[in-house]
Amino acid sequence: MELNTEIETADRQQLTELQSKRLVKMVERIYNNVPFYKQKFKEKGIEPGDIKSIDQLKHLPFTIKSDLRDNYPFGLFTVPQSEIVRLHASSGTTGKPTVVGYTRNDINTWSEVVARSLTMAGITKNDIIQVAYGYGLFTGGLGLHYGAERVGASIIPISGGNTKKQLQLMQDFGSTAIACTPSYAAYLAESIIKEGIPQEKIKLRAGIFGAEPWTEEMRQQIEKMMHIKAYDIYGLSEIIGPGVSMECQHQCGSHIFEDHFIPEIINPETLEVLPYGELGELVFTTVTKEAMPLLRYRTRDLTRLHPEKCACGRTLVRMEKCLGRSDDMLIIRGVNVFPSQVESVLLEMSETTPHYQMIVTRENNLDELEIKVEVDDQFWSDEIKILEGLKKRIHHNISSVLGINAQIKLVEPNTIERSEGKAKRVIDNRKL
Ligand code: DLL
Repeated sequence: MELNTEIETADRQQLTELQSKRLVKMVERIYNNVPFYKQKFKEKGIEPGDIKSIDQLKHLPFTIKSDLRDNYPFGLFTVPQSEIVRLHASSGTTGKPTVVGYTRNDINTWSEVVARSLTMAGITKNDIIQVAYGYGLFTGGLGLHYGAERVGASIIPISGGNTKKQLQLMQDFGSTAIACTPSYAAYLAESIIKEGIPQEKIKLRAGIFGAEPWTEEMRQQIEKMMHIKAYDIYGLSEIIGPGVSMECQHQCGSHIFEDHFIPEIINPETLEVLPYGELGELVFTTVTKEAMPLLRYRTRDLTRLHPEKCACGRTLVRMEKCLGRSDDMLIIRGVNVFPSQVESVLLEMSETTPHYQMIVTRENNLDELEIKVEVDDQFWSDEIKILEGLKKRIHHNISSVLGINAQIKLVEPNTIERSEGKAKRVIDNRKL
């Protein structure tokens, strides 16, 4: 099986040469086929011939999500519809969905990067993988499916939801790996325990979790509850879907498949490119995509990049776990707050569960943050004094991490709605 794994340990010069060669071709392709990009190049006074290597990437225009909407549905495609073999779309909070298209070669590239991701997590043809990401317009289900097929694993294409059936097939078919969002994994783990399923009936050893931000504490909790190793897989529909980057056994950041996607970190305000190690917005340029290549796509995801060779031998740049999206970031009374900060605090305490919700309101021009925290079954008590004590401690821990005062509301076990896909952690009721 040609999985292009040599490139994962190539030296930087070899990789840069490959990226430059591919970028030159990609730039020509979008300039000649996408009026939107031709216009952008004209505005910047650049011609495709000016771009000779990735050193010049910084001179090229950015692409943002609204550019996809403005060219809805197929305006950024470089090929006629007859060459498109698949369409996916992600629903935004407002208006039209973001549409992406794939040629046959794109599906091939996508399968390759997901297969390489699964290989990083040690998945082989001997595994039985339960794909519990949603199948459909969302890229999670079909993305994992094609990659797992490429690896040769046995796939259970169960899609998201229907938790009882997930648990039944997991036992009956002997799933050794599961792919779903980390919040759904936490729910499945909880359900296994609640249903009293004996540990020996569960054969899982690896989880391929992504599609939403999750903390290191959440990883440890899922690993402990499910007795598995939990790997982080990252991606976004606009770039290809899952398989833009993936963690290896060493779990020290996700390796970006740089032979297909060139990463940059920028300061989201000044748009200047930041050096390795600095926190900023992740930007990707696709260099092999045919149907809808994107130039310097601003993901809104905040992270850092690290170029040092990994203990696994891979030289691909690693990205840290995403801190969150810049658009998930709440600004409460002027202070930047991420749901991941709340999650870390709650999971460090044994009395609370990974299920929480942040509700923001504004009264008399003052922002208020309420955090609904679900108490673990074992620690729920009818004694007000006990719960008051717990609430005080949570309040103290959260306030010291966030730097603002939040109202804590303790809620009974199993009362916060569980998600089968991406969890909704924040409800912002302010009319901003
Ligand atoms: O979520 C693709 C995917 C499917 C990735 C299955 C991994 C597994 P979108 O629906 O377009 O695509 O959402 C992309 O989700 O910009 C991030 O904000 C977030 N995201 C995805 N993976 C991770 C991750 C898929 N591992 C958006 N950690 C991205 C943190 C993630 N955030």
